[in-house]
Amino acid sequence: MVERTLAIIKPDAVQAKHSGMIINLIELNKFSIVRMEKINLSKERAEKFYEVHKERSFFQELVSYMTSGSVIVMALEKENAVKDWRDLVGATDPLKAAPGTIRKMFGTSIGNNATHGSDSIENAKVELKFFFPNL
Ligand code: IDP
Ligand code: MG
Repeated sequence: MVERTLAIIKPDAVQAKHSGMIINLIELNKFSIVRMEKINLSKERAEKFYEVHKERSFFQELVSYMTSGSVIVMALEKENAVKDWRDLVGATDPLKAAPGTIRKMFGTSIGNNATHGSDSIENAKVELKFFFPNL
C-alpha cells in the first residue's frame, strides 16, 4: 500500500551538513518527497511533538536537543513508507544500528541520532498533521 510517513533530519545532522547525503539516501531508496521544510521548533512545539515521552528521564534533554538548531521536516511517500523509512533510519542507538542505516552513518549518540521516523501508520498520520496540516 502506498503510505506517507514523517521524516525529520534532526539538529545534529543539519548542523553537521549531512542533510544533502540523507536526502540522497531518501531518493536512492525510492521515497518521494511530498513536502519539505526547514524550521526551528519552539520549546512548546517540541514538547508537544514528543508528548508520549514526557515522563521519561531524557525528556528535557530531548526537547533541548530538538530546539538546539534547525530541523528539516519531510512528508515521504512510497509503498510501505512507514516501515521502510524506520528500517533505513535504523535503531535508536547508533551503536546498535545496522550497517547502511542513517543512524549508523550519521548518529553520534542515542540522543543525537540524526533522524526521526514515525513508528506506525496511525502515528504517521498524527505526526504529518502536526507539521503539514494542509497535506
Ligand atoms: P525512536 O526515535 O527510535 O523511535 P524513541 O524511543 O521513540 O526512539 O525516542 C525518541 C527520541 O528520544 C530518540 O530518537 C532520541 O533522540 C531520544 N532518546 C531516546 N532514548 C534516549 C536516551 O536514553 N537518552 C537521550 N535521548 C534519548
Ligand atoms: Mg519513537
